[in-house]
Amino acid sequence: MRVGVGMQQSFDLLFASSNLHKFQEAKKILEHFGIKLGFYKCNLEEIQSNSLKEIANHKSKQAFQNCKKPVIVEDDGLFIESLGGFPGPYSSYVFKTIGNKGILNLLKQKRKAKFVSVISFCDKRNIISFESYLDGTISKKIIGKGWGYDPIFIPFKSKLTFAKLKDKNEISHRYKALKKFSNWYFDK
Ligand code: ITT
Repeated sequence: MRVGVGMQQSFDLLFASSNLHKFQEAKKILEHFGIKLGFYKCNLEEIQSNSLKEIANHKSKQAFQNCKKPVIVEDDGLFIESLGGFPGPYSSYVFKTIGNKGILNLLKQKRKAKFVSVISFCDKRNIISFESYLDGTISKKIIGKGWGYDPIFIPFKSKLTFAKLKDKNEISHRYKALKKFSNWYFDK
């Protein structure tokens, strides 16, 4: 079922977030799976938790209460192995405070990391989440001009950072989690 907003726009479900980059990537990815995404720009309250799934489910419930339409939210984290998984669930805060330069300064030798995405869907009947991750390494310097951690994250098997990759949306943590979500969405 498509829900109409305003005169011309229609979408299958909403993506609630304060981050336009995340929405734009999710929209492209879901278009590919035949799902039309609308943007519900908002600042949702984030609970403090070590679990991205708990944070995401809390955000999607809140979003559904506000917009009353089928909605997904996404919670991501960059987990750097030699830093005990830091910044993990605090990735948004750490990006705003120390940023990519701060992360590079913290790292000496071991640079293994993974990007995790949790997509949480909420409607009248369901609250369900889908998690995926992408292994990679942290570059030695900032490479490229992408948003967030894109200029320092090099996915496994690649020589380029996310910021330099043309096919980010076909391999990313976000793509993998949204693929799981859309398989469920069409079966439900
Ligand atoms: P919400 O309003 O949707 O919560 P947010 O920006 O706070 O937006 P998250 O907590 O999910 O989003 O994401 C944590 C941070 O991780 C995010 O602010 C970015 O800095 C970074 N990030 C997530 N996915 C990324 C990607 O694909 N490329 C680069 N950085 C990414």
